[in-house]
Amino acid sequence: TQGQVITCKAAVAWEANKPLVIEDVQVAPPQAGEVRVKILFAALCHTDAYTWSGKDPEGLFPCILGHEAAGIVESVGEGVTEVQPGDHVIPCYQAECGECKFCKSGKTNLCGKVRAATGVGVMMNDRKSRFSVNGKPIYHFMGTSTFSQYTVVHDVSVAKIDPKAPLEKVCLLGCGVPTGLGAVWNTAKVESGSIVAVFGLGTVGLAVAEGAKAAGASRIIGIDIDSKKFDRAKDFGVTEFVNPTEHDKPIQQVLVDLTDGGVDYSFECIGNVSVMRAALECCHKGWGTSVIVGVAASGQEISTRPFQLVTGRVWKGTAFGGFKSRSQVPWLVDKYLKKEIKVDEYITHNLTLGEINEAFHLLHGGDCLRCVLSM
Ligand code: NAD
Ligand code: AHE
Ligand code: ZN
Ligand code: ZN
Repeated sequence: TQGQVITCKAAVAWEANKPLVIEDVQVAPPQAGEVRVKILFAALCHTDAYTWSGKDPEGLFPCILGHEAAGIVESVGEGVTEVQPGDHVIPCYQAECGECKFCKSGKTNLCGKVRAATGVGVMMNDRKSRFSVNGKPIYHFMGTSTFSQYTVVHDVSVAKIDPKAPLEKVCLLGCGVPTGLGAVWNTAKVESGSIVAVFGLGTVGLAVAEGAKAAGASRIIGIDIDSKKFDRAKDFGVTEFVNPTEHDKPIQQVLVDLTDGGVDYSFECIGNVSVMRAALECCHKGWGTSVIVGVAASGQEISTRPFQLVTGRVWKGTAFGGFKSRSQVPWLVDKYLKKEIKVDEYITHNLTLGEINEAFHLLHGGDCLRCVLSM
């Protein structure tokens, strides 16, 4: 198949909010600096649903969604040296080139090398898509487009991992779990003994709790409007629960009262701008830090009284938990293999690519954390 067009199945989002359609898609061979990957397992993340909904200013249609997956390199384009056919890989929507201003700064995991292209659904080389259906181009998504049996990614957007790792599990290390762990370890740098509040107990929030427990947090307060989330959250380290719908006071006040003045660290893992405000305002005066993890819809803005920051609270955000993707995803895979981090526990459902619309439906129900599609 090397050097040839591959025809395979992919879930195409023809329009916002319209059911995905499994199509025969033509996948062009990788050009210079590109890698064609056979995707074996792909999970759904709420960001896929967000873009599909039409609320993502970067959402383009028709496109192939998906960014949390694992597979095997099928072929590589000219000049690709870091991976070869047969390597087990995890596609990385946050690239790492090691050479750009961002990568060299040591201050961020964001990479500038291919972001301009991945934000508009094309590949860097020729600003075109490698996907088409009967000659009609289909946009890429987040530089990954993993809801396809084959995808083409930039070489800076793929992490080579230990072939012993089960791909049907470690596909989760492409987004949600690292995001939560890294928000705690890299972005907030939570210290032992800290009081932590986690808003939203989906996969990302539970991974925050897991990371906070590992960091030695003394209290981990989970906040969710769905009390069904509480039982499971104990297994991930949450020590106390608050359901905002059961209180008359604003949730920030409830938390301040519970914690003698506020929490040391809070994390918003929902994508709701009024919760982002509450998450900041429940932080302790003088030092409390709030990290925005959730992705809010186009047009939404955050607000608070500047006095909240004047009096020492810090507002931050995180993308992929601050992890440098190509260098640290393999490290996370190794930590999983050593049983130092959970992954299996976040997988609540397993379906096939053909059942992807049902999988999205499940994702919106309260019982689903991650649904893994076998491709
Ligand atoms: P999820 O939908 O599984 O979890 C969200 C949780 O929030 C649910 O349990 C829901 O009941 C709860 N919730 C909803 N409204 C609430 C409210 N007002 N108060 C309290 N709880 C509320 O989602 P997820 O997959 O865990 O993702 C969470 C968010 O993180 C999404 O916005 C996603 O797009 C974003 N995300 C960001 C990054 C990043 O790199 N920054 C990476 C992955 C996901
Ligand atoms: N296109 C959206 C932004 C979406 C966003 O913030 N994405 C996160 C990853 S979410 C993964 O589930 C991210 O990494 N952002 C940094 C980046 O470079 O995209 C919008 O609203 O414009
Ligand atoms: Zn995601
Ligand atoms: Zn870079």
